[in-house]
Amino acid sequence: MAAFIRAGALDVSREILSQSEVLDRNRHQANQKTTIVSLVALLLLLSSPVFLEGGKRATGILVQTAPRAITLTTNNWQVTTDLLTRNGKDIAFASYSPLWKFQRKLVHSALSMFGEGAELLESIICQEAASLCKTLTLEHDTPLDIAAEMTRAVTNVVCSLCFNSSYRRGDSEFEAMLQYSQGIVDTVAKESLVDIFPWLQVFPSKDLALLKKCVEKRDQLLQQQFTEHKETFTDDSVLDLMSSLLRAKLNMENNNSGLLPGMELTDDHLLMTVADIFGAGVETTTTVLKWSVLYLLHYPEVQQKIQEELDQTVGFDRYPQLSDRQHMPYLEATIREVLRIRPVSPLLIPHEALTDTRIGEYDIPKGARVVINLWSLHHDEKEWDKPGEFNPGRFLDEQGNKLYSPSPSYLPFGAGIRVCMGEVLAKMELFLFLAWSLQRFTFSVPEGETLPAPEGKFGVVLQAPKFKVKATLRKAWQGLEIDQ
Ligand code: HEM
Ligand code: PLO
Repeated sequence: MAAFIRAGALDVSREILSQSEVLDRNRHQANQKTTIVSLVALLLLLSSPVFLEGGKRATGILVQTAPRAITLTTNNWQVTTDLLTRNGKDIAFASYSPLWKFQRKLVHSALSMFGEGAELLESIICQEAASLCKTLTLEHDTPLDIAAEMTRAVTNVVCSLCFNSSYRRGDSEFEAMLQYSQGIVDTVAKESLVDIFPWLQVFPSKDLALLKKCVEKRDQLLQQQFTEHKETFTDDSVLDLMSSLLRAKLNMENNNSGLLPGMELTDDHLLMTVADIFGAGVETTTTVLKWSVLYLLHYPEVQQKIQEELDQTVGFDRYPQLSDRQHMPYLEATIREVLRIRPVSPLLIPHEALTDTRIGEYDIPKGARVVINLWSLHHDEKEWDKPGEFNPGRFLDEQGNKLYSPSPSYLPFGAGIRVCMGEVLAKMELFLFLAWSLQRFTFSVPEGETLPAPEGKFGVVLQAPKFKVKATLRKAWQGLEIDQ
C-alpha cells in the first residue's frame, strides 16, 4: 500500500505548474482507500513527525514539512467545509463542475466591473487607507491593536465590493463579524479528527458546536444583505458582487438556461459565493498585513529602508498611489518575502487528480488527493539561501534596484485552474495600506510590551500572534491635518 511520498519540494513546485490542469478539488470521491490511509496518517501523526518514504504510486501526497510536521492528511476537510459552504456550493471548497466554472466566471466579471488595477478600486482602497491613518493619528504613541484597525480597513474594501457598504469604528455588526470569523478560522479545515473520521460527528464536539454557531451568525448577516439587495434590485443598480450575482441568476431563470442539468444557480450558490469572497477577501489580506507589521517590528532596518524608498518616490506632498508600485521595488520585495516566509495557506487547499497523471517521477491515479506543502516549498534549503531568515533582499538583483525571482519554488497564491481569485486585489491592498501607513508613521514596540516571536498558529490560514504597536507620526507630518 502506498502511503505518503517524501518528495523533493522543488520537483513538485515545477511539475505542479504544468500538471495543475488535471489536479482539482473534488469532494465526492472519498473512498475506502482514503479511510485506510487516514488511519495510517493518524497513527503516524500520533507517533512520529517523520513521514513514510513511499513507493512511486500514491493515494495521497504530502511533501515533507520543513522544520516541523504541521499536518498529515489525505482527508479533504469535508465535514467542516460542508458545514461552512452548504455542502460545497461555494467556489473554494466546491468540486470541479460546470457550475463551479460559471461561479468563478461571474466573480471575475464582477471584480473587473470594479476594474482590477483601475481607478475605482484604487480609490476605495485609498479611502480606507486614509481612514486607517486618521485612526493611527488619533491613537499615536499609545499601545494600539493595529491588527483590529487593519482588519476594519480590509473588511471595508471587501464590503464595498460585495455589498456596497462599509463599517464605522466600533460598529456592533463589525464586532459580531470579527467574532464569528475568528470562530470559523479556529474550527474549519484544521485537521480535526471529525474531518478525518466523519462518523465522529455523532459525538458532541465543542469545535463543531462553535462552528455551527458562527456559521449561523454569518448566515443571519448574509441573509439580511440578500433581502435588502432583492428589495432594491433594478437592472441598472448593479453596484456590487451580490447584485451582480442576483442579475445573473434572474437572467438564467428568464432564459431557462438554469434548466441545464446541474447548472442551476440557487440562492445557496449565490450566498455561498459571496461568503467565500468576503471570507477570503478579509481573512487572507488581513493576515498578511499582521505578519508584515510583526516582521517590520522585528526588523526595524527593513522598515527604515521602505520609508527611504517612499520619501524618494512619493515624497511628502502627496499620497502613495498604485502607479508608484513599479518604482518601489524594496516594498514589493518585502511583501513577497512576507508571503514566502509565512504563507497564508501553508498546504493550499487539497487538489484532486481529474485523470491519471504524473508529478515528476510519481504516478498519481485519478481521484488521488494531492496536498501541496507550500510551507516546504518556501523553506527548501536547496532553493533558498537561509530560508528561515527574513530577507527581502533575496527578491532583488545585486544592485537592489530590480525585482528578481530567485526560485520557482514560490507559489503564495497557488497555481492552475484553482489559482487564487483575489491575487490582483490583494497585492493592490498590501501595497497601498503599507505605503500609506509607513509614509506617515514609524511602528515600534510600545514600552513595557514584549514582541512575540513570529510563530504561526496553523489552521485554514496561518495566523499571526497578537501584538501591540506604537505608531509615531514621522517628523515631516507633525502638525499637519489629514484630510480624507
Ligand atoms: C484560493 C492565497 C487573497 C479569493 C486561494 C489559494 C491560495 C490563496 C493559496 C488556494 C490555491 C490552490 O489551492 O491552488 C491567497 C493569499 C491572499 C489571498 C496569499 C492575500 C494575500 C484573496 C482575496 C480573495 C481571494 C482578496 C477575494 C477577492 C480566493 C478564492 C479562492 C482562493 C475564491 C478559491 C479558488 C478556487 O478554488 O477556484 N487563495 N489569497 N483570495 N482565493 Fe485567495
Ligand atoms: C475565513 C473565515 C471566514 O469566516 C470564512 C472563510 C471563507 C473562505 C476561506 C477563508 C475562510 C479562509 C481562507 C480561504 C478562503 C477560501 C480561499 C482561502 C481558505 C475560512 C485560501 C487562502 O485558500
